[in-house]
Amino acid sequence: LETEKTFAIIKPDGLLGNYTDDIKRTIVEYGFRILKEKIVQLDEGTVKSFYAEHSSKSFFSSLIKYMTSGPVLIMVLEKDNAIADWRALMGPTDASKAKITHPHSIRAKCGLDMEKNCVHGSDSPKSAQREISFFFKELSADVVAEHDEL
Ligand code: YYY
Ligand code: MG
Repeated sequence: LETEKTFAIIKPDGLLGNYTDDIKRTIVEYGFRILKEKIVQLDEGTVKSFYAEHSSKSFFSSLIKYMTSGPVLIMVLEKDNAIADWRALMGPTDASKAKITHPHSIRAKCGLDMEKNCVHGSDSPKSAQREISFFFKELSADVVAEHDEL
C-alpha cells in the first residue's frame, strides 16, 4: 500500500491551549494529508463507546470526564505508514515522561501528564479502520476496500 489512513484527535486541552495550528502545521510538515477534519463536542456515550477497550480500567471515568470537558478536533490523516508515523510523532502516552524521553514529540510539547496528553492516534490498522468509520461513516467503505488489498 502506498498510502494509509489513520485517525487523530486533538483533545480538549490541545484545543483550549491553542495548540491546534502548531499541531496541524507539524502534521503537514511531516507529509500527512488532512483528509477530513471536524470540531465536535463529544458526549459521555460516544467517548465510552470509542474507548470501550479501556472500560474496565481504573482511569476510565476520569478519561470520560476529560474527553467530554470541551470540544475536540477529529481528523483523518493520510500518508504512507500513517498509523505508525503519527504514533511516533505524538510520542509516548505519558506526556510528563515524553518531555524527558521524546522532547520533540507533540505530547511533550502540548501535553501535561498520563491523562491530559493532548492527542490521540490509532494504534493498528484494525483500530484505524474502526475509529475512522466510527466518526466518518462515509469513509468506511473506502477504508475496508484498502485493507481488503492487504
Ligand atoms: O493509545 P494511547 O492514547 O497512547 O494510550 P492508551 O493506553 O490507549 O490509553 C488511552 C488514553 O487513556 C490515554 O491517551 C490517556 C488515558 N490513560 C490514562 O488516563 N491513564 C492511564 N494509566 C492510561 C491511559
Ligand atoms: Mg490507545
